[in-house]
Amino acid sequence: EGISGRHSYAKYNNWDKIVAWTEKMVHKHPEMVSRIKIGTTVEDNPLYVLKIGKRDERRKAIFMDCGIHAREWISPAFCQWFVYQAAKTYGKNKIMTKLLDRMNFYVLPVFNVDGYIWSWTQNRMWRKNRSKNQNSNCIGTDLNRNFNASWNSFPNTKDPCAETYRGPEPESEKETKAVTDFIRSHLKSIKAYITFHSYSQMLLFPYGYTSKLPPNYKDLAKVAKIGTDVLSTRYETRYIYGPIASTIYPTSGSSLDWAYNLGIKHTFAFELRDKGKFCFLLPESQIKPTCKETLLAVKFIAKYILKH
Ligand code: ING
Ligand code: ZN
Repeated sequence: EGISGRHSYAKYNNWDKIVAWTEKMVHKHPEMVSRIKIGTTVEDNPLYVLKIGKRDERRKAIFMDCGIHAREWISPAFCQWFVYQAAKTYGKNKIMTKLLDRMNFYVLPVFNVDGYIWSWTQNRMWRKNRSKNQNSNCIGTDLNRNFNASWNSFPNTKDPCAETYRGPEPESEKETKAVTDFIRSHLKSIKAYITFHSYSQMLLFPYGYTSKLPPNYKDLAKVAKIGTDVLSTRYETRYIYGPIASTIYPTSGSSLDWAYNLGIKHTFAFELRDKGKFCFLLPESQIKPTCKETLLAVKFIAKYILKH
């Protein structure tokens, strides 16, 4: 616990608290939750995935990651809430019970651990990871430009000092490599990929690197429409949805497009609250409401995956 208080779902938790929380979840729910170390970061911190569900690899699975960008603190808060609610409501909530009886969730609560720590200790507005760049004093690669999805198609990500620096090559970063290796090795079961960012209140799907629509566009748009409708039932929070390129902005090298092109036909990115009032500094009073409404949409997507 220490002087800074204990873990809370109503607060933002630092990395040490999140690590302790992963241990607690495994100890409290050994049948349901296990922790997998999928790699380490540039600064040698562990990358942990929590697996929720029974140990049957043949089942469908959904991979979810939070905190690919350091300053988007509401994102890791959601992943923690998801794991907590899943474990707590299994056997009580009908939908959650059905989901966990039939599928596994792999949850990476903090993707960019080094950046997250930096955002707590040095610079609250940090976005990238913390790797050193050759021939530049600027630090960090934007992990969401470092994936092998039309990686070199936008010239604005070539500058190591840019906030959206793509890195020297696709998967150059240890964090990216750990995640892509994990997903590739579980590809048979993974039927959906969901990544959590903030802010903007959007539900995005491919593509980012082209204005062409993905082959199953209609299907993705339908899931996103119902997902955002369901989300709004709780607090009337308004989301828009659509392809990355036309809904937020064109980008290449994102995890979402990479996962889609790998063959995961349902890939979504949430841009959580808000729409610009507090931006990345979303007040702690909004953590629980944001998590509760988002969980409704995620459960809907998971139900859809189970049926199709
Ligand atoms: N937005 C995302 C970004 O990486 C995004 C938008 C999501 C792009 C998914 C591509 C894929 O720029 C924020 N706020 O980081
Ligand atoms: Zn982001």
